[in-house]
Amino acid sequence: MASYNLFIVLALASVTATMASTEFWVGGSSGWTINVDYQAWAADKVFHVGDSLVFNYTQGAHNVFKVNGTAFASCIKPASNEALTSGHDVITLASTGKKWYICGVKTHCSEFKQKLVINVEEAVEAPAPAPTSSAPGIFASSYQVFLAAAVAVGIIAVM
Ligand SMILES: [Cu+2]
Repeated sequence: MASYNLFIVLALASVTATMASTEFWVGGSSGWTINVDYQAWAADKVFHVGDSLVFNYTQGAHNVFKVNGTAFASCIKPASNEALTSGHDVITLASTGKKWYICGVKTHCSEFKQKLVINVEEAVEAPAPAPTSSAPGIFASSYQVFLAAAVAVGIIAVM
């Protein structure tokens, strides 16, 4: 019976996978500004659905517009009410495919290359960290709590 319980615990633990997500600070320590090669910054990164981009800049000095490929190529600004202007703009990548972003301040896009294009890939599942009895925060997510409850029910059911 004990080995059967262990089997159930292991079987349930194996499906304990959480969606990994990464927060990318656009431009790294340079942030979102003029005269940064954002394509070079993006070149060694893989973006997935569920990840987020963070545009950091001095509020008022820049802004962020999400645009299409045509507007990206020609630095065409959308309506100004579509701009993100907080200075710490977080954009969660919600779908796959190409995403284009430009700064709409003055000629930052056209003359100073303040523009970013990325390709977003399918979300990846990462295995949850191996359970450790002493680790605090092991039940950090409600999903894990749910699984723990499922494990407990499974054990009780076979006893
Ligand atoms: Cu700008």
